[in-house]
Amino acid sequence: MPNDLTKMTGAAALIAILAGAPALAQDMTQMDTDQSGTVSEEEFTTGYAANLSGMETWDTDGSGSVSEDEWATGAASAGSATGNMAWDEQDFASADADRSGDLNPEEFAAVLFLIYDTDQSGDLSADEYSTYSEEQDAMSGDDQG
Ligand SMILES: [Ca+2]
Ligand SMILES: [Ca+2]
Ligand SMILES: [Ca+2]
Repeated sequence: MPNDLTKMTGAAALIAILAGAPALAQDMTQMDTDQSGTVSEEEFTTGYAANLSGMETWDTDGSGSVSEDEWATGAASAGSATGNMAWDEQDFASADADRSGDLNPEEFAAVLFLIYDTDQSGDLSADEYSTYSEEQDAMSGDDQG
């Protein structure tokens, strides 16, 4: 049905978006290694460092760490992509715990954890984790999977 090509393309695109949505961020059950129903900071940093899901969009030179320049660029675009004001409040110097001048995966994950543990309970609830997951996908800017 060549005359329906436009409609079909639209439907195919919608299916691709729906099917592709969960591809980027890790499933919460992968992070929650003790299956407590929440993700502790330790579970989060360990799980993030093992998978690095999302960090590659920040680490633009592929060095394996996030420099201060990469941080500044990434935080600005993360803030605008997600509308999450918490990105503006994070500062590079306090995130760089070992003062190496860049953020290794553990340091970077710790910042993510701070941002998404919105009630500062010390763990990510299912709701907090799903916000993290949705915003990771928004930040990646890639809805094709
Ligand atoms: Ca847990
Ligand atoms: Ca560092
Ligand atoms: Ca929490």
